[in-house]
Amino acid sequence: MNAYLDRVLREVHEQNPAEPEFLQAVEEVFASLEPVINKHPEYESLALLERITEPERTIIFRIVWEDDKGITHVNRGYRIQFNSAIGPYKGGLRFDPAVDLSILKCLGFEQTFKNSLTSLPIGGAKGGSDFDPHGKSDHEIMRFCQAYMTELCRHIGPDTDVPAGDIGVGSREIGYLYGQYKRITGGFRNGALTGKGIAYGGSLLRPEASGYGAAYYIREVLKHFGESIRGKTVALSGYGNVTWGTARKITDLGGKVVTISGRDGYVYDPEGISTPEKIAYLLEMRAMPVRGVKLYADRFGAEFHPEERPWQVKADICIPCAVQNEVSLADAMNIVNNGTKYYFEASNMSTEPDAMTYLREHGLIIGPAKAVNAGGVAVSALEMAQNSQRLSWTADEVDDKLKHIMSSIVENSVQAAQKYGLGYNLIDGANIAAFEKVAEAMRAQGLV
Ligand code: 2IT
Repeated sequence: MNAYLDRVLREVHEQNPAEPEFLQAVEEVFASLEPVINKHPEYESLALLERITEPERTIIFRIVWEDDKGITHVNRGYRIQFNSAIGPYKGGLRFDPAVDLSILKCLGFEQTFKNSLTSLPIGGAKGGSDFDPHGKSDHEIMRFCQAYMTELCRHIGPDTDVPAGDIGVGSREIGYLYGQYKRITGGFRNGALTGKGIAYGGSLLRPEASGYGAAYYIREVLKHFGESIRGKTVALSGYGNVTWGTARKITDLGGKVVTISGRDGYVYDPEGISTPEKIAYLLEMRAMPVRGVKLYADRFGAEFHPEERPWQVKADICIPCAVQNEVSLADAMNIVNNGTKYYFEASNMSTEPDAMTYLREHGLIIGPAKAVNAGGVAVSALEMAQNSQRLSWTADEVDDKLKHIMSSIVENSVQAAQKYGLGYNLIDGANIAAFEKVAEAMRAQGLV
C-alpha cells in the first residue's frame, strides 16, 4: 500500500480502537485509493486523508422521555456531521438498540462518498439513537421523537444539516420530528428534513427511491453484460423499506423475487413475491406486534426457514437489503456454490470483509452499497430542491431524474475505474469517483 495511505490507516486504528465498523468502512475505501493517492502526492501535505476520516463534528446527547405508564427513560442520541465539502450534511437517522458511535461513524463516512456519487450537492452525515421503537405505542414514539428533536434542532437546518429516515425511522417519525422542529424554531423550513409526507413537502417516490434506484442500477450493469432483469431469479433479504422498493421494481422489470428475511429466519416463495398483495404485505408486517417474516409464510403458504439466511437459495442475483455485515463468509460460499453471477449490496456495508474478498475472488459482478442504494438519498436531495423552489414535481419527473442519476453513477464508477486501468470494477470505481470529488472540493476550500 502507498506509504501515506498506510500511515493514516494505522493512525485511524490507533485513534478509534473501539470502533470496528468505522474501521472496516475506512479500510474498504482506502483499499481502492492507492492509484489516486499515487497521482496526488500533494494530498499528504494537505492532510487530506487525516481530515476526510475525522468527522467535522460529533454531537452526542441525552434524551429523556416518558412512556405511557409514566416511567422515565434515558437514551443516547447522536448526530455525526461527517463532511460538508460538497453540500450541507445529509444522511439518515437510525433508531435501533444496536446503534453506537462506531456504526454511526461507519455510516456517516460511507454517506459522504455515497452522496458524492449522486452528483447532487450534499455532504455526509448520520445520526440516531439506541432507542428501540419496536413495541412502543404511537404516543411513546411521538414523545421520543419530540425529545430527540428538542436537542437536535439547534444543529440542523435546510442549509446546514438535513436528516432523513433509516432503520426504525419512517414517515411517521419524520412527521413527529418535523412538527417539533417547526414548533421550536418557528417558521416553515421544511427543507430541514427529508422523507416527509406529501402533504407537507415530501417528494413523490421518496419511499420507493432506495429500492427503485437499486433496480435501475442493476438494470444498467446487466445491460453491459448483454442481459436484463427479465426472467432472473432474485434473492432479497430484509422486509423493510429497501426490500419493499426493490421487490416492487424488480418485479416490474420482469424479475422474480423469491426470498425475504427477518430476525426470525427467511421465507422462500418459489411462486415469487410478486403480486401487489404480497408486496403490500411487507409493509403490513412491519406494523405488527410480532416481529419477523414467518407471518408472510403463514399467510401465503410459502416455506419458512427459522434462524437461517436466504443465501442458501439458488438465485441469479443476490441483493442484501437488511443491515451492515449481514453476509458472512459462509453465506458468500453458499452464493458462489449456487452459481450466482450478480451480487448487489442494497443495505449499507452489507458484506463482511472476508466474504467480500471471497465473492471478488470468485468473479462475481458486484455493486457496492454506496452506489447501489444511493437512489434513496438522491431523491432526498430532490426533495430539498423542491422545498427550496416551493414546488412539487410529478412522480414521472422524479422517476426520470432518479433513472438518470443511477445510470450516471454506473457510468462514473466505470469511467473512474478505467481511468486507472482497473477494468469494469464497480467497487473501486465507486470509491475513486466519490473520493475524487470530495477531495477536490476539500483541496479548493483550503485547510478547514
Ligand atoms: O442510508 C441512506 O442513504 C439513508 N438512510 C437515506 C439518507 C437520506 O438522507 O435520505
